[in-house]
Amino acid sequence: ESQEPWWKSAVVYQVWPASFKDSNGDGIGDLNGITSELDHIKSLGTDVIWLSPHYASPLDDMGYDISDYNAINPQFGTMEDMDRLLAEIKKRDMRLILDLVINHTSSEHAWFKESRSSRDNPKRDWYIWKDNANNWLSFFSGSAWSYDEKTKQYYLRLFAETQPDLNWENPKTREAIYKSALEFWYEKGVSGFRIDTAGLYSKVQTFEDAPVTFPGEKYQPAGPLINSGPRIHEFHKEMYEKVTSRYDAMTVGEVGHCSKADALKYVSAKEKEMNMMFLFDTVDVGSDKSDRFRYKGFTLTDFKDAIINQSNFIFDDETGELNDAWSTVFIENHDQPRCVTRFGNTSNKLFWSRSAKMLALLQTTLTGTLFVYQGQEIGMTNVSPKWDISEYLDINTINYWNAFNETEHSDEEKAELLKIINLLARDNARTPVQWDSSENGGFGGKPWMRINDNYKDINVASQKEDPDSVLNFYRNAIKTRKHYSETLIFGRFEVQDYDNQEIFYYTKTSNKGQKKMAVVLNFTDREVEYPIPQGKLLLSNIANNITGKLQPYEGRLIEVN
Ligand code: ISL
Ligand code: CA
Repeated sequence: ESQEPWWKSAVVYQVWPASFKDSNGDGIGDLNGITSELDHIKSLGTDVIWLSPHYASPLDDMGYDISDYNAINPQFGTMEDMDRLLAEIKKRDMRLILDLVINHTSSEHAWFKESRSSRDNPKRDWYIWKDNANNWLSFFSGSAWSYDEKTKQYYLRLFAETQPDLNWENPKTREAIYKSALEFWYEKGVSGFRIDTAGLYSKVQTFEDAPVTFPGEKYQPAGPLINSGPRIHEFHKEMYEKVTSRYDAMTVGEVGHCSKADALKYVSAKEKEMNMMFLFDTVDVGSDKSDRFRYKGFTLTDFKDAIINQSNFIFDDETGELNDAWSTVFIENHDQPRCVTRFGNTSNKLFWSRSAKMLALLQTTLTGTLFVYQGQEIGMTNVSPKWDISEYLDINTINYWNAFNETEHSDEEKAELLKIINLLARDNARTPVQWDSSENGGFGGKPWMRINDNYKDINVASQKEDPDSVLNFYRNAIKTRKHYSETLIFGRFEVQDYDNQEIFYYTKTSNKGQKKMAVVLNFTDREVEYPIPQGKLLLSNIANNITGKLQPYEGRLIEVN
C-alpha cells in the first residue's frame, strides 16, 4: 500500500545477539556474526532487523540490564562493528531497530552508582527509594524491593535485584533517558525501537500494597499499580514529541495485556505515542497472566480468542474498516518457548515439519506487522525434556525454581513444575541458532549455552536448498503475504466456525473489497473431514496429494471470491 507508512508492511526479524552467531570462537554470539549472516536474514523477505540489547551490560538479564546506553557490550564487539553492521544492513535495503530498555538500568550504570552513594546525592531521586518495602512481587520471583545497606533504604526493582527501576516522575531523569538511550542512536541512523516494558514507567505513587491475587503468598503481582499507570500516556507523548517525531521511526511497545480502549490510547496514530505494540494474549494462552508457570492448558477456541484480541482494536466495531491504529503479529521472541513445540507437534519429523509450516501459514496471513524470531524460520524446537534443571541459565527460570524450592514439595509437584518449565521457559528460545550439522551447529566456539540436541537434523544449511523445507516455506509464505498485501497484511480478519476445536478457519477480506481469502488449519494430528471453501489454492503445506480431507496439521490459503 503506497500511502501506508513503510513499517506497516515490513517483515521484522529479531536477532538475540548472544545466540545468533559467534564470529571469533569465544562461544558468544557477536555483531560480526550478525553481519556475516545478513544475506540469510534478507533471503527470508526481511525489511527490518530488531536487535535485542547489544549495550554494555553485566548480562544478568542478558542485556536487559544496561550499564551504559552509549557503549557496545565488549563481548558482542565494538562501536566500529556496530557501524559496519548498520552500513551492511542499509546496503541490503533493510533497516535496523534497537531495544529500548528504559524502565530500569543495571545497578552497574553510573546513574545508579551515584544514586545509591548517599541519600543527598543529586541523582538519589533518579531511582525509587523508600524506607519500607510493600508486598509487590518481582517478575523474577520474590520481593520487588532490595535493601541497600549503605543508605538503609529499599529501592524498587520489578525485575532482578541488579535492575533498579528508574524514577520517571523526575523530569531530569526523563531528559537524560531521551538523550542517551534514544537520540544518540537515532543520530547514528537507526530506524526506531522496540520499547521494552512500555507499560511500566508510571507507578501509582502511593506505593500501596497490591491486593491478593495468589492466596497464601507473601508477595503479590502489582497489576494496575504499575501497568498502564496514571501518567503512562503523558510520558509516551512526551517521548514522542521530544524525540521520536523528529525521525522517520518505527516504534513497537511491549505492553503485554490491556483492554481494547487502552490499546488505542497507546497505538492510535492521533495519540502520537507509538506505532504498534506487542500484546501477550497468544503467547500467554493457558497461563496465569501474572505467572506463566501457573499453567492450565488451553482449547483451540482459547487460542482463537487470543489471536482475535491481538488485532481487533484496529478495526472499527461497526464498519469493520481499519481505524488509525496498528498491531503486530508474532508467536515467538526471546521470552517465549518455540512455537512448533508449544502449538505444533514435534513427535516425529513429518508432524514437526508440517506443523511448523502450518504455524508459518497462520503468521503470514494475519493482519499487522509480522515479526519472526531467529530460528523460527527453520522450525527450531524447545530443548529436550531430559535436560537437567542446571542447564537452564535464564534468571527468570532459576529464580522461579529456587523460590519454589524454598518450601517443601512432593516429587510429583517437582516433576510437574519441571515439565512446565521445559514447555514454557525463556531458555527454549535462547539456545544457539543451528546453522549446520558441524560441531556446535556451526554457531562458533563452544557455546555459552548448550545447543539444542537436534542440531544435526534441524539447521539452516540442510534447509537452504531443500524446496520442501520449513525455511523455504517461510520464504514463499512471506512472498505471498507481500504479493497479496491488501488482503493479508491490511485485510479484515474474521474467525469462522469459532467453536470448532480441531480446525482454525478464518477469512481475510481486503478493505477495498477486491479479494477474499480463506485460511483453514488443522490443529490436530488426525485426518479431519471438513467442508473446505472452494476456490484457488494459493499456498499449502502439503506439496501434492491435496484431497477433500485435511491431513494432520494441514493448512491451506484459498482465494475464495
Ligand atoms: O518473560 C517474562 C517473565 O516470564 C515476562 O514477564 C517479561 O519479563 C516481560 O514481558 C518483560 O520483558 C522484557 O523486559 C524484561 C526482560 O527480561 C525481557 O527479556 C524483556 O523482553 C526486563 O527488561
Ligand atoms: Ca564471539
